[in-house]
Amino acid sequence: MPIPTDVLTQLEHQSIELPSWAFGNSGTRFKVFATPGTPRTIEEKIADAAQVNALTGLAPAVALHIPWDKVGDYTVLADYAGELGVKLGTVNSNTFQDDDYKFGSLTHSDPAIRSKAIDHMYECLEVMDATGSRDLKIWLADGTNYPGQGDIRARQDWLADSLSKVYDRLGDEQRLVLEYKFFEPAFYHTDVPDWGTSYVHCAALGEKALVCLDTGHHAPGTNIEFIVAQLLRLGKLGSFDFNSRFYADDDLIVGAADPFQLFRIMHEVIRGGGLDPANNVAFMLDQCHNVEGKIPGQIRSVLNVQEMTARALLVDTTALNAAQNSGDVLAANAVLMDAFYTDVRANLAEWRESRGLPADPTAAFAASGYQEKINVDRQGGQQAGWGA
Ligand code: AOS
Ligand code: ZN
Ligand code: ZN
Repeated sequence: MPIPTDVLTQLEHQSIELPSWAFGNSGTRFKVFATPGTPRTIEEKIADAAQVNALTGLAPAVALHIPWDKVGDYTVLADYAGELGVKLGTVNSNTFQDDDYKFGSLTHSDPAIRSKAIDHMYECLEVMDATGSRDLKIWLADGTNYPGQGDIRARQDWLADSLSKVYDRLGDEQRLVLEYKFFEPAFYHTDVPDWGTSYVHCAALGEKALVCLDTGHHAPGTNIEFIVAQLLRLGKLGSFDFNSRFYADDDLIVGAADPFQLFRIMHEVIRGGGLDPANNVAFMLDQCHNVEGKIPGQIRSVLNVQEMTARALLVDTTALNAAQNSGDVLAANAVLMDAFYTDVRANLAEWRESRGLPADPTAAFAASGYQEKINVDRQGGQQAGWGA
């Protein structure tokens, strides 16, 4: 069955931001395996990301992480990225790898530590000024491990105060996206554990503060598409960190563990207008490739998102509405499942070719010789950042 033209038109605008750290070596607390060809610098990470974009047409931006991707001149870095056909995207802050943040950063009881964390956010905003990036992402490792360890209520007040100081420095075109996570590295309580807490802070801050939804940051069984629907309804869904999980915050390839969940999420994204570029929802990957190839892993990831988006665009909304409104439970469910079970891979391959892209980006990458070349050229590749 051919994919309708209006579906293809909507797919043309799809863009998925790649995280610079996906190209670095990563692993678990047990072992980080070194991979041949791993980038040694942010320039090499960007070069690898540019390969993904060149072969899929889906990944025109690379997210930075400060301090992992520190350089002397970010304008030069932005120009370099531009020459490779990509731009620099979200700037990810890091207030989790400094001894001072052992008991919190933006939520710390000590004003001096909070101030240090706020200064780091200001530094990230300066990077954004130079790169032209729109979004500052704040993910906090803040929390406690034992009941009574911290004043969980006061920490909310300190957080609100710290965030407002960051918010006040945002430029007209800049936004702050606040990511939530219900556990890890803290296990008893996390200061931004859920979408509601993130929403409460973002709503208090103003329209330039939005929620970042990382698909791996929910308890098993959570209905993530409901959260997507609600945040889009409220105009507060700023960005996604896409990945998939079997157990914890696994950061595996999006759509690998549960393609149906990704389909359901994309269905609500489309329903809520989130695919319309005018609504400014950023679709980012937040993944690590511990045992698989990093560039092929990123290629697979963006294609998974595209495939499930295409399937979600195939939902017959007229038939769905009719079935929903007439209370025909099974018919409504069947409409959704019909779209989900439609294999669009051959159609997308054909469409790619018609746009001058390889039908099979993975095969094209394997045939390109790029991996073999970087395996030789690059010695001593970098760890992604965690534990560094
Ligand atoms: C941590 O669990 C979060 O998912 C972060 O978004 C991210 O992995 C880290 O901050 C890298 O930037
Ligand atoms: Zn994340
Ligand atoms: Zn995470």
